[in-house]
Amino acid sequence: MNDSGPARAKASLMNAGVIGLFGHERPDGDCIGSLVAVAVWLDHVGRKVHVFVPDGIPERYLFLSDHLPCRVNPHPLPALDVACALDAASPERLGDYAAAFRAAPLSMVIDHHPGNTVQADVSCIDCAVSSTAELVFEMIGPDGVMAAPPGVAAGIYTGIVTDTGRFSFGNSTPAALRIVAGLVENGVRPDRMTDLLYRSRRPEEMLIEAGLLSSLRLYDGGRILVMSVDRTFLKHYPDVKLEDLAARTLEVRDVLIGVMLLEIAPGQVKISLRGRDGTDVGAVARRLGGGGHLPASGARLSGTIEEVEAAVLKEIRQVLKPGEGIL
Ligand SMILES: [Mn+2]
Repeated sequence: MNDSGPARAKASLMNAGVIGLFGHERPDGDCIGSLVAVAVWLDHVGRKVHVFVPDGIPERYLFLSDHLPCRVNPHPLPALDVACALDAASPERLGDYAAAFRAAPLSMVIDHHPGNTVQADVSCIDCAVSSTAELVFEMIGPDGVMAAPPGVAAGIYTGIVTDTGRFSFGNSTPAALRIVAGLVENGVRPDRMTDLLYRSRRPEEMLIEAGLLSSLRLYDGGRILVMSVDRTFLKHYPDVKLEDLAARTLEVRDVLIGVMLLEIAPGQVKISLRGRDGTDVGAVARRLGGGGHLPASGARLSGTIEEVEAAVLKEIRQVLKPGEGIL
């Protein structure tokens, strides 16, 4: 049974006994938002639900998980009748909970990643939607969302606004915007959500961003932009999350590929790549032993910032033709 659609997914959850919802490693706003929305809705309609997130809830999404009707990552593992993975593109992304997901009598996956490899009895996968949260909205339905406690609408809003880059990416479709309009009509406040999601940064993160921006350098006629911070700077701020800062590399005119280099441990450099206008940075990352999507990817290499930068530039130049766009 594959690609069963939101209606089948809804029926499977409504008829279930104990349900486990599974998020992915290094969870993003779509993952946590979708988990919270489905968990709050299921609790509202009288189902027993558990939530599993391999790395726990990131600090910035605690305002959402406060809506949850259950504790996250219960121990010992409760027996489940249904396991449902949300926003996870592969079983590996379920981390330590992959075995618990597999062990359930009925498995489900709700996701929007192309090439999803999660094997499940019920698959609700649509690569045309903006986010997993959009599929969650389709599954619960507008009336169901409005009848449920506010955590459902807040979760769906968070998933759509984060996965569309605050409505700035190509996946900001009319359908996604209509869903958001409906959520706002029914009480979600964009100003309040913006405060919670984007105006709650720690000062340490701003200082690292300042360090990255002041390191900016351009190559190949301004088509490649690199920014970096080294260990001596990063070690002062050990637990700051920096993934979102890579997108800033594309704010400069005519840059096709942006590179962010973070020396996360002595001699260990984390590479984040961003591509504009269909530039395939996933191909660059794979040449470096990493992975990711066409517009956003990453890898890790050993070496100094200078050595890793030289290696990254070499691979970028293999896919970026001189004087023109993308291979
Ligand atoms: Mn997503």
